[in-house]
Amino acid sequence: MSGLTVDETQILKEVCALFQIKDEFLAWERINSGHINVTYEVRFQSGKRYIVQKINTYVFKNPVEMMQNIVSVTEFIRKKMQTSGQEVGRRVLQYLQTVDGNYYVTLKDGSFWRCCHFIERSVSFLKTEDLSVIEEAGKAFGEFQTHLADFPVQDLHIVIPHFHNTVKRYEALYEAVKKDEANRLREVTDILEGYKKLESLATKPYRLYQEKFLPLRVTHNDTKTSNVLFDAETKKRLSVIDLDTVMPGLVAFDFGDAIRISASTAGEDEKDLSKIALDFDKYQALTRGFVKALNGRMTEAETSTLALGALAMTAECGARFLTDYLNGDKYFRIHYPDQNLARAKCHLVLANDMVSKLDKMQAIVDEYCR
Ligand code: ADP
Ligand code: GN1
Ligand code: MG
Repeated sequence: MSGLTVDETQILKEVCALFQIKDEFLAWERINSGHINVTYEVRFQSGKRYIVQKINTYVFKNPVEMMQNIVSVTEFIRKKMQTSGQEVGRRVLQYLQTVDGNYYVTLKDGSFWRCCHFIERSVSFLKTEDLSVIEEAGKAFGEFQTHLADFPVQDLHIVIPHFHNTVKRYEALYEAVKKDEANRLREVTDILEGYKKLESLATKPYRLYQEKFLPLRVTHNDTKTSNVLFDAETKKRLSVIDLDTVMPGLVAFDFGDAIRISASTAGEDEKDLSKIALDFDKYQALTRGFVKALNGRMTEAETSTLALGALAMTAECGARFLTDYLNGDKYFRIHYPDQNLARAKCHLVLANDMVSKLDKMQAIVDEYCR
């Protein structure tokens, strides 16, 4: 076993027992890819595995409502796939219930846990150079929206209000600047100026939504490459995962956030800024997969904002990292002291590169929408 103290092992055993897993607890491992929740892979004597997660309740203030969203969305997709005769075993997440029918447990210390079946023979990628995998990721997220096109949007809880409201994200940045809680403002003056310069372009998709040019859909809102599982052998898409932020949103959010990670030449916190750029081959692959999977469902206004959405999501995410750095690293998990600052610097370079490439990026979208 690795990563946990004996006490934590007991906690995992307790959680699994509450989810009525009768098997003998064998081993576990921490999966460290995410920035918010704490994720464990747990293995039992029979060989069966589960993903057990401790939800970050600083970020998710109402985790019960979050689980309601996730269960209704996964059940909706499962039924739809079953009706059309598709095999669903490895294609949709399946959460476990307690004896009371809840999809979560809370422990005495107030911690909130959930558990889902492990999708076997699957892989995920924090980042990949493989263009066919990137195209598959695009298809997975496009298909997710297609599956949920007739899902009743009004039934979803707003898990995190204003999640991709870029205007409010900038306001939060300015608030953090004003407070300068961690006394770090003097280290970030240049980069703050860089983000200010991007503000009017970055907030444009959200302002177009406010002006009623863009419709709300059910969106995933956290479309990182690591949030898709692929078949370990064929590298074809299996399931979209990490559904915590499924909420009403803009198609540009999901496209844009996927581009931010999948089409960058570098990782999220690359420190050699000369290595960071938008890679057109990767961009093209993700766009092809995403647009094709949406299969003509987007309005003209929506397609015309996709490239801008990539810029907006990159600047927004970077502004959030900078905000968290100024606030003293309360939101995103960090693995070394200045990681949020490194992430913010990296995203500024990537967003600026997108500004110079925006026309060509949109031309690629238009080509696949034709
Ligand atoms: P986080 O909130 O920590 O990002 P995720 O739900 O994205 O948590 O899971 C983290 C990683 O765990 C994924 O990238 C994937 O590698 C693995 N994982 C999550 N759910 C499953 C599952 N049901 N089956 C197999 N692997 C999974
Ligand atoms: C967080 O949980 P994870 O690591 O998939 C964050 C996303 C950010 C992302 C940046 C609920 O996602 O919004 O884009 O980090 N999730 C939440 O990598 O804030
Ligand atoms: Mg994740």
